[in-house]
Amino acid sequence: GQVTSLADYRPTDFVLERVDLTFELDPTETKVEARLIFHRREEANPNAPLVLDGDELVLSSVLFDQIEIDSERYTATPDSLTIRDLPASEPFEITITTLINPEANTQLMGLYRSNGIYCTQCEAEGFRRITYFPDRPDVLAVYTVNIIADKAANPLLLSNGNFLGGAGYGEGKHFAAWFDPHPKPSYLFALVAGDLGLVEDTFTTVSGREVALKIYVEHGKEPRATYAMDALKRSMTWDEETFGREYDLDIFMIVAVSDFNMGAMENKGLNIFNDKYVLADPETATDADYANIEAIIAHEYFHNWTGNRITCRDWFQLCLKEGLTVYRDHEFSADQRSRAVKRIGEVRHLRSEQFVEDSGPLAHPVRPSQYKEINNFYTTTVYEKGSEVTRMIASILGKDLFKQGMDLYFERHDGDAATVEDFVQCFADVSNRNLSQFSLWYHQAGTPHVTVSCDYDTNAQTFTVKLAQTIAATPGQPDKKPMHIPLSFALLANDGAMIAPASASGGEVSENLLHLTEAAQSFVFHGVPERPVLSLNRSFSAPVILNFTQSSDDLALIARYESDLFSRWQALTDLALPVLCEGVKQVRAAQPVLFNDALKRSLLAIVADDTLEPAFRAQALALPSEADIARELGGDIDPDAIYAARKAIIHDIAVAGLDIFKGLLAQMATDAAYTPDAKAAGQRALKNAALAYVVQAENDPLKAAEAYAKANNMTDLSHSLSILAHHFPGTTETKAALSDFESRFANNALVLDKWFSIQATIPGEDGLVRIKTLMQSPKFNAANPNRVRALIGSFAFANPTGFHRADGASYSVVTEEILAIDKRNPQLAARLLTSMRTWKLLEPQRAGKARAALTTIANANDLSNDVRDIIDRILT
Ligand code: B3K
Ligand code: ZN
Repeated sequence: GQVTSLADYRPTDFVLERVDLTFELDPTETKVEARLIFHRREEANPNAPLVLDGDELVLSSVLFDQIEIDSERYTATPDSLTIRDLPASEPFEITITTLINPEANTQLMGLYRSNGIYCTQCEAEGFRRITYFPDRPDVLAVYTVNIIADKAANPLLLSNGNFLGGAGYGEGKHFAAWFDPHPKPSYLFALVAGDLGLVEDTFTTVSGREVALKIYVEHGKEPRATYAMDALKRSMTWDEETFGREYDLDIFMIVAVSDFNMGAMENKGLNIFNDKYVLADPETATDADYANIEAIIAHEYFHNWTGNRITCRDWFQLCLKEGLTVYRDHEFSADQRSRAVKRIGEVRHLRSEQFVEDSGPLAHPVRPSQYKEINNFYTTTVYEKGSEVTRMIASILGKDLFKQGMDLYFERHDGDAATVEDFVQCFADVSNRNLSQFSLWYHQAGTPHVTVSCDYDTNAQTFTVKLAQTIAATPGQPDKKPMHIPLSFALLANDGAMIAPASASGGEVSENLLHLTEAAQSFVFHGVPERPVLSLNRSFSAPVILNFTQSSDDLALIARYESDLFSRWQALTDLALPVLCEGVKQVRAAQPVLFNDALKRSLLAIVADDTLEPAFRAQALALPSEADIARELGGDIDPDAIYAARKAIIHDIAVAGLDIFKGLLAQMATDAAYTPDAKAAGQRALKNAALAYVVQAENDPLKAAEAYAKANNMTDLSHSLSILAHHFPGTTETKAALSDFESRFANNALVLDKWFSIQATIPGEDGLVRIKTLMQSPKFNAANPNRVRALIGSFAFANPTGFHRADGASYSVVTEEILAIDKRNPQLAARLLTSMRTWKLLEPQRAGKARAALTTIANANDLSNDVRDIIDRILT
C-alpha cells in the first residue's frame, strides 16, 4: 500500500461546480450517470489533466459537453479516470456512465444491498465505488439526484436534501428527484431505495421552521423506533440551546439497515444507521442499548454542523469533526443523564481502549500525518482522545470563552473544509491565549505519565506538589516535548472539607486548575493550615496516567468525602488496583490471595450509602476489569492468573457484604413498568450488580435463575443470563436459560447477538469450542458485521481467558476467520485484527503463539490494504 502524507496536500486543479446523478437501480447491474461541471482553477497548470478516483469501477461511456470523447483523450482503469486536453478556464461538463453491482458488494462501501434495501456508505472513500469522482473532502458541490427503480420492490427512493418530485417511469418503474442545496463533499452523499416502514414526527426549530422527521425501519419494527425519534428531538433542542445550532433543511431522515460496518453515518439530511442503534423496546433492548441509541442519534445529528456544514479539508483532519462531535454527544448525554456516572463510563472506555492503543504498535497522533489506509484511522484516538482534547480546551478557557470560540468557529468556517489549526485559532483568538504548546495534544501520540509527589511544611504552612511529565516513544515519534496538561485539583482537610489556600506559586493556577507546562514543575500552595489530601485530575480533566502513590488512608478519605463523584470512584479504583495486581502475583506464585480491608470498607460504605445515586454505586461495584488489571501490570500478562485473582477478591467482598447486597436486591426491585430513563436504569444497574455479588457469595445459581424467570425487560433478562452462563456454565439452570432465550428470540437477530456474545465471553479455555460450535449455528451469518462482532469480536476483545488460551489454539482459529472475512469485508477484518494489538505484553509462551498466528496472516496472499496495514504495524 502507498503512504498518503499530510505534507503532500494541495488543492485540486479543477473546481467542481455541480453534480447531477442518475441511478437506474438494479440488484446486479445498476447504471450510474454522473454529470459533473468543472472549471480549471486559475492557479492550476493549464495542461494538467483531470484525474478522477475510482475503485473497482467499470466505465461504460464518457462524454465531454454531451459529446463522446476520443479514446486517446482519456485513460480509464478500475481505479482512475484521467481526461486530457481540457479548457483552460471556461466551465465544461463531463458525463460519466458506470455499471456497478450492489448485490456483489460485500465490503459494504459504496452502493450495496442489505436485506433487499439499497443503501450507500461513502465515508471515507466509498463514493469512488459508485462513479469516477474527485473523491476527497475538500471538493464541495451541490447535488441533484435522480433515482429510477422498480416501483413494487422499491416504493421508497431517498437521497440527500429536499424532495423535488417523482413520477411513473413505465415498465413498472418510477423515479424520484432530490436536491441538496448545501454544498457537500462526496463522502456525505447517500441513497436509499426499498420498501420500509415509517415513523414520522415534526420538529419546530427555534426560529419557527417546521422540519419533517422520518425514521425508516423494516416493516413491523416501527414501534421499536419511537425511542430513537424521541432522542432525535431532544438532540435537536439541545443543539439549539447549548451550541445555538439550528437544523437547516425541511426534512431530516434516518434509515436503519441490518448490514453496516459501523454504528451510523451522518449523510446530509439522510443518516443511515446500523439498526442496532435505532431499534429498541423494553423486551428486546437493554438500558445500555437505549443509552447507545440516544448517544449515536445525537452524534450523527450533531455532525450536521460539526462535519457537514464545516467539513474536513483532508482525512488527516478527521478529529476536527469526530473528536468535536464525540465531545458534543458526551455533553449531551451528561445533560440528559447523570454527569458523573457518564464521565466514569467515558473514562473507563478511554482507558480500556484508547490508552491501550496509545501505548502499543498502533499508536498515532489525534491528527496523524501519514496513513496507508484511512479506514484504519477511525480509531478511539481520533474519536475519544480527540474529544478529550476538545474538553481540555473547554476547561482551559472556561465555559464562556469556550462558547465564544465555538461561535467564532461556526461563523468563520461555515461552508469550509477546515483544518485543526483553523479550529484551534478560534479559541486562541477569543482568549488571547497562545495555544501552540497545547496543540501538541493533536500531534504527539502516547499518553502522558505524570508523576506526583507532595510535601507539607507545618511551620511554613505550605503544601508543595511536585509534578513531572513524560511520554514514552511511539511509532515514528522517539522524542516528545512537554505538553500543556490542565489538572483539576482539590485540597481536602482531614474532615473532608475543602481547603482554600491563600495563594499559589510555581506556575499558572486558575479556578482549581493546575497548568502543568514544564517537564518538571513544583506548585506551592501558601496558607494551608493542615496537611491536606490532594485530589488530582478531578473529573479526569486531562487524559493522562498519574503515577501518584497515595496511602490507603488518603484514598479512603477521597472515596468518602470528595464532592466530585468521579474522584470518589477513582479513589476506589486506586485502592483496588494494587490489591488486584498483588493478587495476580500471589496466584502465579501459588500462594493464597490476600484481601484488603481498606478497599472492602470504602467500597461497602459507598454501596450502602442511600444518599448516593444507584447508578454511581453500581459503577463502584464494577471493580477494575481483567483488561484494567492487565494494563496496570504492563507486561508478562497471564490472563488466567488475572481472572483467578480477581474472582477471589470479588468473592471476598461478596461474602463480606452479603447482607448489604441482599438488602439492595430487595430495595431496588420494583413492580413499576419499565422506563428507559437514567434513574430507573441506575436502579436496575445496582440491583443487577448486587445480584452478581450475592450469587458469587452463595456460589449457587438459584437466585440468578429466579431473576431470569421473573425478568420483565431485556436488561434484567440478559444480565441474569450472563451471570448464569459466566459463573455456572454447563449447569442445568444455565442450559435451560440459554435455550429458552434462543427460542424466545429466534426471530430477532439483534437480540440473538446478545446470546452469541454472552456465550462468547464465558471464561475459560472451553470458549474456543463454544465459539466454533456457535459459528456453525444456523443463526450465525458471517456476512453480517453485527453477527461477526457479537460472536468473534466478543470472544477476541472481551474473553481474555478464552482467547488467550495458553496453547494458542484460539489465535489460530480467529486469525483463520479474519483471513476469510478479509476476502469479503476488509474493514471488518482489520478491526477484528486489532484485538491482537497487545500481543507483545503477554507472557512469553502466549506471545510466541500469538506471533506465529500473526505471521500466518502476514504471509497470506492477497491481503486487503486494510489488513496489510494493521498486520505490518502490529508485527513490527
Ligand atoms: N463518520 C462515520 C464513520 C465513518 C467510518 C468510515 N470507515 C460515523 C461517525 O463517526 O459518526
Ligand atoms: Zn462521527
